[in-house]
Amino acid sequence: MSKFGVLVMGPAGAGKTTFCSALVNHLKNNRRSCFYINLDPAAEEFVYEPDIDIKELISLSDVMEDLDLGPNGGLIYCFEYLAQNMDFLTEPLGDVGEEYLIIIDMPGQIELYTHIPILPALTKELMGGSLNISMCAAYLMEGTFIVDRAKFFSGTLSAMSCMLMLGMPHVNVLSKMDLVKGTVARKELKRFIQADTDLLDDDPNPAQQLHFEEIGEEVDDPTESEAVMAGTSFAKLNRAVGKLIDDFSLVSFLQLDVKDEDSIGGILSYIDDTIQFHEAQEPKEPKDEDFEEADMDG
Ligand SMILES: Nc1nc2c(ncn2[C@@H]2O[C@H](COP(=O)(O)OP(=O)(O)OP(=O)(O)O)[C@@H](O)[C@H]2O)c(=O)[nH]1
Ligand SMILES: [Mg+2]
Repeated sequence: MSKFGVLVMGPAGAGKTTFCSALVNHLKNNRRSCFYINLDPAAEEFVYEPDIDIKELISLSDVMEDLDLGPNGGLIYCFEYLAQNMDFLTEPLGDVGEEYLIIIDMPGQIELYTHIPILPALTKELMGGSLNISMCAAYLMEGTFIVDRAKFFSGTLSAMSCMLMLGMPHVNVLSKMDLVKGTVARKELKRFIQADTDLLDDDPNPAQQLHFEEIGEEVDDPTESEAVMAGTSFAKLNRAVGKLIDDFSLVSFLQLDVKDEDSIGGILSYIDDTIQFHEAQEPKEPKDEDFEEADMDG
């Protein structure tokens, strides 16, 4: 029996939990089954009660209090504890059928995605072994980042770092697009969606423009205080980041407006395609030869 799932990730406040609720709601409206898992040991409020909640295993507030840890160290402890108690996840997931979409809501601390090898170990356990879940990651980044191009590409770099670390299929999503509507021309928005790093070259921010013109090869040492103070080092760094993203050409984005069912449906279609959900659901079409054989038998 196959199993299918999506891991919803991204920086703090990107809209992960809101997206999960919208996805659960959309699946319910379309008579599809879902199995909702909360892996954020600090999350308290849910529109839909999770089928599995990590807080039943371990809660961040208890860890912080008992072990005298801060929120980030506490979170890492919670995930290490989960890794040692994987039965908490794998046992109930064993019974989940192929008609379900397993939705996993993750915490937003970026160090979980970039600094420590806990997530690759977790996904390996879910995607391999007896569970063998066909799974993709939905990586959310706030659409409002497009007002600051350097910030946008820095966020894109984090998405890429997460993709490379996890080595699983990724669907990158620009969230909260309702807040962006009407603020950017459609043509320009398209360039952000495709993570067109040339955007860094024609930044409308006058300060950035000036520095790019000055940049050239003459900034030999970006650590020189003059270059740092003038902002040319920053601009040069941005260019290098842009080139890195270009060289990998791994990132493009889907747009999410949680208030728009079509937008959620569109993202769900991408997720379904990525994990090949429908291939497992649809009954196999009988082939012509099968009919002929049946006729001959009859
Ligand atoms: N306008 C708008 N606000 C949104 C959208 N999605 C989420 N928000 C708001 O953004 C804030 C954070 O949303 P969450 O869904 O809690 O984000 P999260 O990524 O789960 O946050 P953490 O779990 O704390 O990392 C909340 O105030 C949401 O109401 C959206 O599509 N549009
Ligand atoms: Mg959340």
